[in-house]
Amino acid sequence: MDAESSLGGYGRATTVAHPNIALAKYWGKRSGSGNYPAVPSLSVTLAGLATRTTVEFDPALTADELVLDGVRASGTPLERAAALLDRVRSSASRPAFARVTSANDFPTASGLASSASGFAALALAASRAAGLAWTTERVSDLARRASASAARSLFGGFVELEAGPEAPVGDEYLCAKQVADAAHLDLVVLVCVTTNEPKTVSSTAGMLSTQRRSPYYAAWREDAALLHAGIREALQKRDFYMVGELSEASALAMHACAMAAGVIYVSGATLEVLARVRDLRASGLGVYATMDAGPHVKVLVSGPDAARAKRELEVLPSICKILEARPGEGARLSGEDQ
Ligand code: 2P0
Repeated sequence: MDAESSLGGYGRATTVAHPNIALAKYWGKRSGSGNYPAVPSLSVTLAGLATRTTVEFDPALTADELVLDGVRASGTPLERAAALLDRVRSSASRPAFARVTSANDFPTASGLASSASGFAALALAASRAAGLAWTTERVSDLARRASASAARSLFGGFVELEAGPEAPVGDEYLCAKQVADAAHLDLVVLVCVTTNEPKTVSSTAGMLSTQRRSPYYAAWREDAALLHAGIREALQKRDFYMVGELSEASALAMHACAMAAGVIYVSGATLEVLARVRDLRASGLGVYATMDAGPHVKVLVSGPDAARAKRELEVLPSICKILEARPGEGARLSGEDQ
C-alpha cells in the first residue's frame, strides 16, 4: 500500500513489516551523526515472517513505553525507539509520549534481524499515529536513522540503499528504493538456524570495531561498491546464479574484513553449513550462502531447487531448524486501526 494513501491520524496506528536479508551487505558507517552507511547495500524483503507494531500517543504518559514480545523494554532498545519517536514528535503537532507494543512472529535468535522489521514497523506506525502523511520514502529515511537495514524493509521485493554522503552533517535525506518487485526472481531463502543462543556482539558494535580496527576495511569499502553494482545488474537480468555467486562473495568479504578486526560471528556450525553448500554446488545444485551478524546461514536457492536443497541441508547435525521464506511485501498499515 502507498503509505500516502491511508492516513491514520487518530493517535494510534498498527503496522506490519518483514525482515530483509542483504545480498550486497551494509557494513560500516560514515563518520559523524545521522547513521549513514559507508557502502551501498541491496536486500530482499522476506514474506511469511513479520513484526507487528502498535504506536499510541497518550497525553497521560510521562515517558515513552516499549513492550517487545510481551516484555517491558528499557535501556538501549527503549532509547533507540524514543529517539525515533522524538523525530516524529518534532515534525508533528503531537507532543505526547507514546506506548509502543511490538511482537515478532519469528524467533529472536533465528538469525533474522528483528531491528530491520522492528524499526520499519515502528517508523511507519509512529508517523501515521502522529497524523503525518509522509511518503514511504520519507518513512524509510526516518527508519534509516534508527537502523540502516530498516530503511530497506519499508519496501517489498528487492531493495537498495545507497551509501550516505561523504561528510554528512546529520540531516541529509537518504532513503531506500525498490529495484525490483517480489515476483521478479524465483528465489527461496532457507534460513538455516545453527544455534538458539542470542548473538554476543551487536551489528552496530561489530561494524564500528571493524572500521576502527580491520586492516582490510578500505578494501572492503571498494569491493562492496563493485559487488553491489554487480548484484544489481545480475538481478536486472534475472540471472539467479550470478546473484547467488556475488551475494556469497559479499558475505565472505564482509566477514573476512570483520574477522581481521577480531569481530567473529561465524561458528564451527556456520563453516559446516558453508562446506555443505559448496559440496551441493559442486554436485550441480544452484545454492549459495550468506551470513549476517550471527552464526546462522541463509541459503539462496531458486524455486524449483528449493525442496531438494532443504532435504539435503536438514540432515546436517549443525542445523537446528530451517525456515523457508520468499520475497515479500514492504511495511504497511495493518488496517485494524482504520
Ligand atoms: C545488512 N547487517 O546489510 C548488514 C549485513 C548485518 C550484516 O544491516 O547500526 O542493525 O542499526 O544501522 O542495520 C545490521 O545492521 O545496523 C545489518 P545499524 P543494522 O543487512
